[in-house]
Amino acid sequence: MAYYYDEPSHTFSEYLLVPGFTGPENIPANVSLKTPLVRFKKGEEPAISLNIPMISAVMQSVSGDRLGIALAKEGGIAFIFGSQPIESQAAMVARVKNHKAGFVVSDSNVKPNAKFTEVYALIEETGHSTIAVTEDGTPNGKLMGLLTSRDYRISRMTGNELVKDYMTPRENLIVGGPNTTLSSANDLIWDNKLNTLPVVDENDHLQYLVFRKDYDSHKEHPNELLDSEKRLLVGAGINSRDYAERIPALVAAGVDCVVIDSSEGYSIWQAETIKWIRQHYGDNLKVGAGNVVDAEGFRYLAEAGADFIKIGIGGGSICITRETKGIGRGQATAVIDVAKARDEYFEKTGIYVPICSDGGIVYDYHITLALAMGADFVMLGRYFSRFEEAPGEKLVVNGNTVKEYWGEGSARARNWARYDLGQGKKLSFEEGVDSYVPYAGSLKDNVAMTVLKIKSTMCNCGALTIPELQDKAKLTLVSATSIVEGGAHDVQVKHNDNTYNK
Ligand code: RVP
Repeated sequence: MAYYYDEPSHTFSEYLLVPGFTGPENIPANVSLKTPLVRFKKGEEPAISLNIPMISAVMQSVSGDRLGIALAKEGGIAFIFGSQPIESQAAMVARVKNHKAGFVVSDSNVKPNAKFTEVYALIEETGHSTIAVTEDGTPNGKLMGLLTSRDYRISRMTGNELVKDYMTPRENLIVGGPNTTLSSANDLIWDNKLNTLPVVDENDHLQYLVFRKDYDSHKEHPNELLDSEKRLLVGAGINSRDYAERIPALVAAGVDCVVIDSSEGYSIWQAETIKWIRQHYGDNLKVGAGNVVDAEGFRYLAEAGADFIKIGIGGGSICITRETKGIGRGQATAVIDVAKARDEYFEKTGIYVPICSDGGIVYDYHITLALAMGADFVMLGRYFSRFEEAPGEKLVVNGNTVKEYWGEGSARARNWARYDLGQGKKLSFEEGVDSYVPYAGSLKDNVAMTVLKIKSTMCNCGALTIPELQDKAKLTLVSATSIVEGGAHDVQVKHNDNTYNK
């Protein structure tokens, strides 16, 4: 006879935290969100920790290199999407690893013969008013000049003027050479009263721009996640099909951690993938696995050697797996169940295997709930897809600025390796949708607000660290009627913009 669980499975919105005692030390400034990313033995330090408990989803519309750079600067880690050719995924990983703090690859470039209409279009598209003029109009072309808003007056232009007649030409520019460091760039910027310093290679080809405002990147990003060579950390998604070709390319590009990306991870394929990694890289390459939704799935992947285990089936905002296949489990219940199994495994073996709640985070407080329920960190798709740095197109739809966000199981992503059970290189049916999400600005500003909210709630619970929160948290299920009580009710809200707390 089939097995029936005693309890219905619940989602985050059905729970609340009951505050504990708040002492004088419980202020957000004292709270640490540091958390292990990978397994470790009792009494030892994990090889990789996160400074904030947030990682980005392995999705085309979420984790490209721009988001990877922005997230590592704030203390989390992005997992570059795997549903792309090996070479382009490895190139994205390399771009994050090669990112030099304070050095940016110019995203607004024109040829000297470009007309000003092109300049206006670029400014509109990127929002940046400093434009590099290169021979071929590419970010790394031969430097011909620089165009800033100081070089022309829009009110006097027709649009037909040529860039070369207005730019500051190369011979009048102060530039940094191939060995420029951030500190020598800053000296040049300050000594010469510059706003922008172009950095060129030995052939005078543009490499980077250094902006005056970025001069102290580390001060602006105190949580930055760096490796021993001061490079940003980055992860990448892999699948259980082409790992023998994909992983070596990712490793060569400098990847710090991989995760087997699958909608259902309690399978022989995941164990075989981990085995292959151990045979070829020993413990040097860290690998996450999943997704699972119960203790049995957790134990299987923990025994197989996974460095962390992801939880979640069907809870993603763009996911229709539950509707199409009827598999899944309420995310809160899945996290609670797996966290119990993780603690038992630790008790029994002395090995702590971090767990990640993946999908279904709608409000910031859901992150705090997931952590309180035992998650070590969360994976977010929709949350990050709204930011400037996410790969999706920014559009205006019905007067609202939105970004595109599509599921890996949608026809658009064609991620057959994640969803198809050996039926060939195609998607048999869709498990995800293509959507719009409200545009929300920069990752840095949004993450800062989310982190502050998590820390504030932790103070209410008397916790200064995530393990302390997990130990002290008191969670209560709420009735459907009291959920209504939790929102603004019985008043007429003046600004009904419910994006404020998402
Ligand atoms: P969310 O943060 O709720 O947008 O969920 C993101 C998660 O949803 C991903 O990390 C992944 O586990 C899952 N996903 C991605 N694509 C799809 C799909 O098309 N069904 N689901």
